[in-house]
Order: sequence, then structure tokens, then C-alpha cells
Amino acid sequence: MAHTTTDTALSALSIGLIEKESTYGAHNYHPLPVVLSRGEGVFLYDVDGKRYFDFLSSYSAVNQGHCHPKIIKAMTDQASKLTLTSRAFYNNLLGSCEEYLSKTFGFDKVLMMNSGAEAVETAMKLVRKWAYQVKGIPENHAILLFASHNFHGRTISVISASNDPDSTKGFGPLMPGIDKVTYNDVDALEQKLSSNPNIAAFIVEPIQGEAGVIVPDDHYLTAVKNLCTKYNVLFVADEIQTGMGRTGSLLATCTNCQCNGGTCSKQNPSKPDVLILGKALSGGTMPVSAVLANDEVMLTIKPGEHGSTFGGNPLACAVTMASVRVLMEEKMVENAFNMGNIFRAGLREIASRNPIIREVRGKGLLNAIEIDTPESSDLGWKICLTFRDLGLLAKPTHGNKIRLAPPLIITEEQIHEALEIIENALDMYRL
Ligand code: IF1
Repeated sequence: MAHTTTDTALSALSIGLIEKESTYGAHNYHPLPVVLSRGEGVFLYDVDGKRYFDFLSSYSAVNQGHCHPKIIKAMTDQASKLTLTSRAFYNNLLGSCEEYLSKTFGFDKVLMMNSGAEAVETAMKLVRKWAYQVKGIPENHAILLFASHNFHGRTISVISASNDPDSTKGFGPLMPGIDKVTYNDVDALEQKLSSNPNIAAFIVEPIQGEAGVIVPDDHYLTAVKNLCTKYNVLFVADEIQTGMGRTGSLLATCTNCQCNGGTCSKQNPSKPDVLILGKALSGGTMPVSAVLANDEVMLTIKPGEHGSTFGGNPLACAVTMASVRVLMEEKMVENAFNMGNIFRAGLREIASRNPIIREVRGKGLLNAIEIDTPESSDLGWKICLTFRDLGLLAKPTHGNKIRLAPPLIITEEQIHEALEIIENALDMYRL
């Protein structure tokens, strides 16, 4: 039975396409009713040509803006030469891509994968190998510690670490060997690490995106690093969403270095032992992810013990190098820092005039507003429908939080234009 929509803002063309997707596609999403056909920079265009500010950036996968010309050129040039060899053979781009990522982010080695969840799974396997071969945890006894209310992807091992019943219910049995600790709680983390010698790693988002852009205390990540060092546990940072300049520094775990466009310094007091990247690593063109670590960790996986058909393919390498290069050359990280400050100040001004905004949270251009309504309310959804009608696309998370994360190339003028749309929409819901 096709789901029909009565959304009056939609054209017959849009409705037809939505119904086609409902008839022939799995119902594993509940998208905002808008049908997009073109993207350029900070803008998306629907099938009727209406323009929208993209304030989701495909969950921070389009940091460089939609269809960045240099990334697309790198993709189309490579696509007509060689797209895939598998890792059964060498290709001429993987080594250069690994070198570029290794030097940019400050790790000895890189393991290229495809989706973010695949990279998280890879990191889970890697830290277990390290636990048995280096730390000396008895085989099959390693524990992977995660933060409560995390989001690391949708595969069975990864959802085994989730608190969210929507992610786990009906998918059991879940994977053993996983524990959780309260996010942003240094004492709780020390309690866990000091009481269990079998903990291999603490896998954590530097800012919890899906949980509603939960920014930890300034000292938290450095404390995580120090505690993991003290208890010989690997600090694994999932920067799939927070990385690639999104939070106003190249990585959200960069706490001291001025690496906006530079290379991450090894002296960073919150530098993880394992870094996971994805999403904007490819500028939103295709799935590319990577796990970065130093030799002590990375070389615990031997030839033939891990891989994937497309991991590190020449097309992904060409796109990745272009995506990182434009991020640096066009100073998108610094722009995210500066525009983020302007954007949050503007949101706080709106909140001072309209109490519907309970809180403004964020860092760089990863921001969210919390609406003054219960999580169960559909007010967040309704507000996002009004945002859409006024020309801005965003999506609520957990009911009453609306993530606001435009591409990092947004200008100050566009920030102010978007703030006007946001205020006008919220004024329609004044409590
Ligand atoms: C969906 C959420 C965001 C991620 C972090 C790993 C992954 C993600 C920190 C897995 C992916 C995506 C998945 C997408 C929606 C989106 C999402 F709402 F699901 F939670 F961004 F917050 N680590 N996040 O954010 O990467 O396998 O998707 O490439 O599943 O609906 P992936």
C-alpha cells in the first residue's frame, strides 16, 4: 500500500515520486516531504526548481558544498581512467592517498574502507587485535567501551553498543564484549577503566551528533586521552561526523593545535590512538571512510585478515585527495569556526526573543536548537516543515532537537539570510 502524502506544499511531480519510492522502496526512513534533484554549494533544488538552504549537509557529508567543481572534476577524470582494481592488485593512487591522509592527520598508517559503519567495525576489529597481541588481554575477553547515547552506525556489532531501542529492538541477539559509560563524565570513565583490565578501547564521538549535538566539557577529551594512557586503553575517536572541519578545527579532537588547514600536531593533548573518518572525506560524492593509527596498532592486522572489495579504490582515492585539498586550500575550517560563532550568536538572539528555543548548542558549524517541548512531541517535525516552506532544509533528531549544519563554505550573508528564515518560522510557533 503506497503511503500517500497530503502535504499541500508538494507538486504532483513530487507526490508521484514520493509514492513511487513508497511502493518500490523499503520503508526504513521517514524523509521530510521534499524531492530534490540538484545541489550546488550551500543550496539544494527540488524537482520544481525551488531553492533551499541545506542545513543538514547530508549529516555533515557535504562539508565542501554540493558538487564542488574541483571534487567533481577529480571524480569524472578518474572515472574515465580506472575506478576499481580490488586490493588483489596495486593501483597508482592508494599509496599517495594514504600518504596524504597520514601526513594531514598525523598518524603512521591509514586503512581505507567505504561506509562509516564499516570503518567503525574495522576499528573494533583493530583494537581487539591490539588487545590480544599487544596489551595481552586473554583471547575473546576484550571489552569495547562506548559512551551512552552514542551513534556509530547501523551494523549489528555497532548497534550492539547503542542505547536507542529504535536502533536495537528486534535486531538481537546483539554482540557481546561491549560496555557503556556515561558521556562527558570523567569520574565514571576512570571508574570503568580502573576496574576492568580487559577493556581494549574507549570508542567515542568528540561531540555526540545524533544524540542532539551534545558538546562535552572543554577538558573532557584531554581527560579521556590521559585516562586511556594511564590504563593502557586505546582512545578511538569517531570523527565521521565531527571531522573534516565541521566543528571549526580540522578535527574535533584537536584541542590545542592551530591546525585550521594545517596538519594535526602529534603534541595534541587529546589526540586519539585511532581516528575514524568518513562522510565529508569524499565531499559527499561517494562512500569513503578511513581508519588511521600508528604502527603499534595498525600492524596487528596482517595480510588477508581484513578488507573489502571497494576499500581504497582509485576513484575513492582521487575524490578523497581532492576533498581534503579543497577543504584546506579554501580555508573551510577557519570559515566554519568564524561562521559558527556568528550563527550561534544569531540563534541566541532569536532565543532571547522567542522562548520556543530552550537551548542553542554547537561548535563550528555543527549546531542544534532544542525546542521547548517534550521529545515525544512532533513540534520539531512541524517546524522543519515550515523551514522547508520558507526555503531551508533541516531535520529533527530525537523529537525536539533540530540539527543546523550547513556546508562549511557558507558566507556571512547567507548565515544572516538563514537566520531570518529560522526566526520567521519559529515566530509561527511562538509558545
Ligand atoms: C542513518 C544518524 C547522524 C555517524 C557517526 C558513524 C556513522 C554515522 C558519528 C555511520 C552516520 C548518519 C547515518 C544516517 C543518518 C546519520 C546520523 F542520524 F543516523 F545518527 F549523522 F547523526 N559514526 N550517521 O554520524 O556512518 O555508515 O552512515 O556512513 O543511518 O540514518 P555510515
